[in-house]
Formats: sequence, structure tokens, C-alpha cells
Amino acid sequence: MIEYKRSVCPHDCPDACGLLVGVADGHVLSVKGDPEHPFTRGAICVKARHYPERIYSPLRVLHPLKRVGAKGAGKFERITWDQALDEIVHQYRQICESGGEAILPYSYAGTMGVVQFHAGHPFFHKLGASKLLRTICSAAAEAGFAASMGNIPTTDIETTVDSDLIIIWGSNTVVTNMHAWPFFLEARRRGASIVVIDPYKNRTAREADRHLQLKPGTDAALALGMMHVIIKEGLIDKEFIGRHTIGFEQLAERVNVYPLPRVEKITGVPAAEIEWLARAYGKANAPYIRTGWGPSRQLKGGMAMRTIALLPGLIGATQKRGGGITRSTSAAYAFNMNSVTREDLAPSGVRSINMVQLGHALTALDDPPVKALHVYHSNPAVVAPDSARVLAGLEREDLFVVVHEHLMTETAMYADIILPSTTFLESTDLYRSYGHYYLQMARPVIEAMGETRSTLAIFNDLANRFAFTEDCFYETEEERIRNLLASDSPYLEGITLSDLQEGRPIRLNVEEDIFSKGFGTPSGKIEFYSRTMADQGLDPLPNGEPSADEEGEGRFHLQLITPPRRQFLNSTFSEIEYLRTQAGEPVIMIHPEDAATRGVEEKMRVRVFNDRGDCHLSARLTEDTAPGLTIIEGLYWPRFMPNNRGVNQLTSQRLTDMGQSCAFHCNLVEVEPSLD
Ligand SMILES: Nc1nc2c(c(=O)[nH]1)N[C@H]1C(S)=C(S)[C@@H](COP(=O)(O)OP(=O)(O)OC[C@H]3O[C@@H](n4cnc5c(=O)[nH]c(N)nc54)[C@H](O)[C@@H]3O)O[C@H]1N2
Ligand SMILES: Nc1nc2c(c(=O)[nH]1)N[C@H]1C(S)=C(S)[C@@H](COP(=O)(O)OP(=O)(O)OC[C@H]3O[C@@H](n4cnc5c(=O)[nH]c(N)nc54)[C@H](O)[C@@H]3O)O[C@H]1N2
Ligand code: SF4
Ligand SMILES: [Mo]
Repeated sequence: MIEYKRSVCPHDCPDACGLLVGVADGHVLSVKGDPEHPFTRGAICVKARHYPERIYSPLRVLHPLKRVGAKGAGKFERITWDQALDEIVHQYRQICESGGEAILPYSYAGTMGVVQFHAGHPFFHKLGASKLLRTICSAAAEAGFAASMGNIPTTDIETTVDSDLIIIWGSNTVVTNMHAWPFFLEARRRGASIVVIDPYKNRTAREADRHLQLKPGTDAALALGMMHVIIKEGLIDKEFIGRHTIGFEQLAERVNVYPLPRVEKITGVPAAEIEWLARAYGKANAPYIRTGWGPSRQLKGGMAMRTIALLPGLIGATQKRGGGITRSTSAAYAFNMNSVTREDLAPSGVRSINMVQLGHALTALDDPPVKALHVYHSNPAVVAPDSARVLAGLEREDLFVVVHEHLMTETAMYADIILPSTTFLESTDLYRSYGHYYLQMARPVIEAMGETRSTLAIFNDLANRFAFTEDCFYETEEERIRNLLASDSPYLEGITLSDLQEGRPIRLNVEEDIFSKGFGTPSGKIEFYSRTMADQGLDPLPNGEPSADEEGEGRFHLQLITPPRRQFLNSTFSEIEYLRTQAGEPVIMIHPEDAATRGVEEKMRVRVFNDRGDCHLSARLTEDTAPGLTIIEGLYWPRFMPNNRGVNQLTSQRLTDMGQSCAFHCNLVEVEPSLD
């Protein structure tokens, strides 16, 4: 008898799908979508459908392990939990004698569950460890958007069925936010057009009505060009501007610097197309913008996002049902976060290390040098930029590395101690989404496999060994969830632990007119002019100077974009053979003209390189990309790449203009036929 149990997909994906997990005899047989979830409505992606292959993978780690071979060689022996935890405590005590800052926790969104995600925070704060700035994904987008509209919840994608113009700006929606797409299709059925703004013809662009193929890093110029037309042709909403924005006069002056011929030159988009889009946007009844993360993964990514986020302010799009803009919905999940992060336990003035610059942190002898790295919910050997530096750090004989994992990942291979971890199917958590407004709790659907433990259980065990006395180190998952709900946010009003324990998705108290409370900026208005930015020494007005990688003294001529692939989620699922086969061998998309000048032919093995490193892939010659631009979709584990080197060999640790994030899509490379 198969029993179907409710759960939630924990992965770092905006959709946070409702799941039904088929279980028989304590064994997971299948994972399918929950038709009762109002946003995801029974559909799930190919990745999650293969989840049983992940939990029963031959690479699954089921017992604590201790390294016995060389660093990275992947030789381990089984030890007990007591031995593993005692060893960690022994090492950390020794390091702490000369200061806890030499310990660096490194975690990200392997699970989006709010409890497990933050489970290590109180422990490391209490230890006096360095703080980690978790900037690898959305920090630039968030900072840029916040400068214009504030850090507030944005348009509910479910309302976009009433839009008559949908602009997908730097997102491969059908791949990375697939449950938004049916709402956009419904809008199209009712008459809307779908426009994609992206440097290459991704799957979403292929499905759209129109594709504006801009040069990467030129979004701010494109948006300013649109503003120029909208203002010049009087398509603005004067009343809205007067009541809900500040700085219009300065903006109107600034857009004069961006006449269409100049914008065409910067962006590569023909002036006529920019004019068409500006008019369509200015005249639509309820124009809507879905921003992806693409524009923000550029050196000037914060400014790009800030500028895009000003467009609705010119025409009052946020007031129109079906219109508006969605960046993220996460601000509505306004929990009592200090109850799980316990920032108050951190010593004052403790240093912070940016996760984008892990390679630097592990190899530079900053004071104090990092002596221990504690990794959980992340796979930095694959996902962090500048892999050569990251791996050089992980190879250090004097670095003590702890990794909590499900699987023997590339990072786990470098561990001194591996702690076997439960998956979301074996633990309890509360799941928010950054693409919709449904909160959901999930409980274990099977017993913990082998000797696996949840992240919270592991940190509680460690805290006990250190004899930490604060209550937070003795809480269960459910107690933490109860504390999270003790928030005075109107969005969470009336939602109780017992409602959540039923396991169904619960809608937050968000109004249909999400912007009715005003904007989250200091002025409460959309800020064409930002005093905050001026105070930070940044241009207070939108600025269309392009992002460009100028490294390499002109030796590297191709820009590289490394966006997600349908079959993987960041580096997760790369281990599943079925998905790897479906994904095919790792390829670099290159324009036929660029291939011809380099002697590269279709399916040829090529070496892609710059001063940081190289990797080998198969060439795919295609006009879906533009001359001068190459694309590598997906973070395959290096062991599944020719030559054992991954794409992040090529990316740099440089930080974005705002939010200190990573410019993953702003790197120059060269391509040559491989000699191997
Ligand atoms: N299947 C799948 N789904 C995923 C993920 C995954 O790995 N696989 N990852 C998840 C995570 S962690 C995140 S953060 C989201 C990411 O979701 P996305 O919004 O897809 O983010 P990106 O990968 O940054 O970029 C998407 C698009 O931006 C384009 N782009 C790059 N540079 C620029 C630019 O300068 N301007 C413009 N306009 N576009 C540009 C790229 O070509 C790409 O088509 O997806 C989540 N969903
Ligand atoms: N070149 C390039 N690099 C990128 C990106 C890109 O577009 N291009 N995208 C970037 C982005 S947007 C992001 S968000 C980061 C993501 O980077 P990461 O957050 O590192 O994401 P994953 O690669 O999914 O790795 C998560 C790991 O956590 C483990 N895990 C999952 N759940 C649990 C759990 O409950 N317990 C434990 N112990 N472990 C768990 C998984 O097994 C997996 O190995 O990558 C970034 N790197
Ligand atoms: S990865 Fe995204 S689309 Fe796939 S099941 Fe999880 S939340 Fe849904
Ligand atoms: Mo991300």
C-alpha cells in the first residue's frame, strides 16, 4: 500500500512546490506534485521527480566519516558520532584559544527550510566565529531594488493573468521559475504579449512573442532609453509621479543623456525595438515586469536592478491589477528572525567574510587566517567563483574542514570530518518561498536513514559539548517554528503552529494590491533620486554606464554567462545519472562567427580559459547567442566534466557595485580547440 504524504520542495527555487511523497514500508517510492497547492498546482520539475534516486544514491553518506587519505583524495573511514563531535570540539577549542574568528562557517540554501537554514547561526555567534556574508545569490538584486522601491513584497504572480504586457527581464522563467509560466500563458490567452530581455535566446525567449537581445551588463542603459521615450512622448502618469515618487525632475534631466542612438550603441538593441517596447510599456493598461537575477550578476548589477525597478514608477504600473513588478516575495515572510539567528550572541565587532571571496579567505593570510571551515547546505568547491583559489584553500594541510552532507560531493571530498545529514524527507521545517505567498510546514515522511541527523540536531549536540546554556541550544524544530511565528508582522497575523502542523500551504495575509502600504524606501516613495545612495558615495540617479570585464589586457574577447540548467539546481542533482544523461555533455554555446575565427567546429572539444583557470567542454555553434558572447548552462560537478574542472574556474571573486554579490555573468574568456 502506497501512502501519499504532504511535503514541500526545500530547494533554492522560487516555486517551493507542494509535494506528495509516495511511501511504502518506510521507503520513498515516488515524488509528485500536490494538486491542492494553489500556486504549483500539481506540477513539479524533472529534478524533484527523481528525488528517490538522490536519497538512495550510492553516493549518500550515512555514517560520520574521518579523512584517512590526502586532502581531496576521498579516502575516509567510518567513525562514531561521539568521535566525530569530540574531534570537532577539540579542534575548535584549540583554535578559540587564540580567537574564534579563525573559524569560518560556510552555508547557503541547500535547504530553504527556515529552521535548518539558520540552525548554525547561534552556535557560531556564541563561539565568536567570523560571520559569513551570504551574498552569493541575490544580494545585488536586493540592494538595487531596495534603493528604488525598498525591501518589500512585490507583485503576486497569480495576479498577472490580468496583465496585458509581460516583460521577463533576465530570467529563464520556464526553467528556473516554471510555475510562473502558466500564469503568463493565461494572460497571453487573454490577449497579453510576452517579451523577453536577455543576452541569448534561452528557452523562455524561444517561447515568447518578442525577444530583445541586449549585450550583457547594459540593462540600465536599456531602461533609461525606454524612460527617455516614455517621458518625451508624455506617456507618464503625472498623478502617480506626484504622489508616489521623488526626484522626477532630476530623472527627466538624466534620461537626456540616453537618447536612442546612444542606447542602441551601448545595448546592441536597435533603436526601433527600444522605442517599440517603451511605447508598448507606456500605453499598456497593466504592464508587468518579472525580473530575474541575470541583470544583477554583473559588476554593475545593483544599478541595473535599481534602474529596471524605476520603470513602473513612471507610469503607475504598481497600481494596476495585473501590472507591477516581481523581484521576490520573500519580504512578506517577516518572521521573528532573531529567535533563530541570535545575532545578540555574537561578540561586538567580530569580523565578516564575504562568501563570494571564499577563495581569498582561505588562501590569503589575513589576520587571523582561517584555520577551520565548517560547511553545510552548500557545495563551495563547485558553486563559489574562482575555483582554483577555493580548491587551493581546501587543500591546505593546516585547514580543518567539517562538511555536513547528504552525498559525497566535491566539497565533502576535501573534508576532515563528514557529518551525515537528513534530507527534507527525514526532518521537520518551515518553508517560505521567494516566488509565491504560501507558507508550509513539512514533517518527516520516513525515518532518518542510517545515522543521519538534522542540521539543528548536530548544532545542538555541539553546543551541549561546549556547555552553552542558552535556551536556543535546546530547542526542537517545532519550538523554533513557534518562535519564528512570534512576530508582529501583519503578513503573518493569525497563522499558528497548529494550522501549519496540518501540513497544507497557508496563504500569508498579503493584499491583492501589494503596494497599497507604500514603498519601503526612506521616503516611502519610489526614489528616482536616492539620498541613501548619494550618502554612500554612489550615483543617486539611475546610471546607464555598462558593466564590462576589463581584465586580461585585451587577451580575452568573449563574454561568458553561466546560468542555470533545467536538470540541475545549482550543483545539486548533478549526481543523478538520469538527469545528467538528459542534460547531455557540458557544452559551451558560441556564435558561428566566433567559432570560425578560432578554428572551432560543432561538437569539437574546446578549452575555455582566462587567467584564473580553464575547463573543457563541447562546442555548440548557435545563433541563439550573439557574436562576442558565450554561454555555459549548468554547474556540472567537475568529476563529470572532461579534465575534472568546473565552470567556476573561469569566474572571478570581484564584487558587484551594490550588495557585494558575485558577477557570475561578467567574465571574459577565450576558446580554442582542445589538444587533449
Ligand atoms: N532548473 C533550475 N532552476 C533554478 C536554479 C537552477 O540552477 N536550475 N537555480 C535557482 C536559483 S538559486 C536562482 S537564484 C534562480 C536564478 O534564476 P534566473 O532568474 O534564471 O537567474 P540567472 O541565472 O541569474 O539568469 C537568468 C537569465 O539572465 C540572463 N542574463 C545574464 N546576464 C544578463 C544581463 O546582463 N542582462 C539581462 N537582461 N539578462 C542577463 C541569462 O542569460 C539568463 O537567461 O533560479 C532558481 N531555479
Ligand atoms: N557559475 C555560476 N555559479 C553559481 C551560479 C551561477 O549562476 N553560475 N549560481 C549561484 C547561486 S544563484 C547560488 S544560490 C549558489 C548556490 O550554491 P549552493 O547553495 O552551494 O547550492 P547547491 O549547489 O545546490 O548545493 C547545496 C548543497 O547542500 C546540500 N544539502 C541540501 N540540503 C541539505 C540539508 O538539509 N542538510 C545538509 N547537510 N546538506 C544539504 C546538497 O546536498 C548540496 O550539496 O551557487 C552560485 N554559483
Ligand atoms: S526545484 Fe523548484 S520546480 Fe522543482 S520541485 Fe522544487 S520548487 Fe518545484
Ligand atoms: Mo541563487
